[in-house]
Amino acid sequence: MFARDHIEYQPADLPDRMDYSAEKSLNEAKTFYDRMKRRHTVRDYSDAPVSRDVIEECIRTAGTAPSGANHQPWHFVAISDPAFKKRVREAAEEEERRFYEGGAGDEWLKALEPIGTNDHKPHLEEAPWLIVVFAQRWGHFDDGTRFKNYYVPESTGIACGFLLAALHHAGLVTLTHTPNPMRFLNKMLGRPESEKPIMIVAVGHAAQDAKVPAVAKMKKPLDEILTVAD
Ligand code: IYR
Repeated sequence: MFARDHIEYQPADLPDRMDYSAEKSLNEAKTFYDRMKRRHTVRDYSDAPVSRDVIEECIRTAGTAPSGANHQPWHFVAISDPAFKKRVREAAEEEERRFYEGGAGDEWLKALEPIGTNDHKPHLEEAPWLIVVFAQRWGHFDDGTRFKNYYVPESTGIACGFLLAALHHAGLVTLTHTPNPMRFLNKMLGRPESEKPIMIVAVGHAAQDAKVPAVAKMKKPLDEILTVAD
C-alpha cells in the first residue's frame, strides 16, 4: 500500500462538509432509519445474478470505515465461482455439524431455537456471492517486517456494518455466517496466517418464498437501548 513508517501528520481541510439544518438532519435520520429497518437477514436465495460491479462498489464502501490508526486491517474475498462456493459450504457444514451436535453447549443451542438455524447451509451455494471478511491481526512493511494493528475487532466490525448497509442500500439481501472455527478459509482462499476470517456474508436476491424468523424482527424499543444524559 504505502510506506507506513514514512507518513507524517499533515492537516487537510475537511472535505465533503454537510452543514444541514436541524430539520433536514432529522429528516435524513428518519429516512435512513426507515431504510435500514427494512434490512432482513435472509437464508433463502433466488438464482438471480448480481454483478461483480455492485459487489465491488459495496466493498469500496466497507473500505471507507474508520479504523485504528487508519491501518484498515481488513481484506475481503468475493467468491462467485460455484466450485469454490461448494467447497466453502461443505467445509462450513462440517464445522456446523459439530456445533449443532453438542459442541455449542445446551444454552447456546436453546438461544438459537427461535432463529431456526441448523447445520444445513444451502445458501452458501445458492447465493450468487459469498464475501469472506478477514481481519488482519498484523501487517507487513515493504521489507517484510511486521507492524501492529490496533482495535482490529472494532475496526473490522464497523467495516462489516458498512458492508451490510451498502449491500442493503443496493437492494440485495445478506446472511452473516460465522462457522466456528473458520481457519479452513485461510487455506482454501490462500490468505496469510496474519489474517483471521471473521465472517462469511452470503449476498444475493431473496427467493420468492423466502422466510425470516419472526423473532428476528422484534427489535428492542428505544427506551431499552438508550439512556440520555442531558
Ligand atoms: N454459526 C452457526 C450458529 C449461529 C450462531 C449464532 I450466535 C446465530 O445468531 C446464528 C447461527 C450457524 O450459522 O448456524
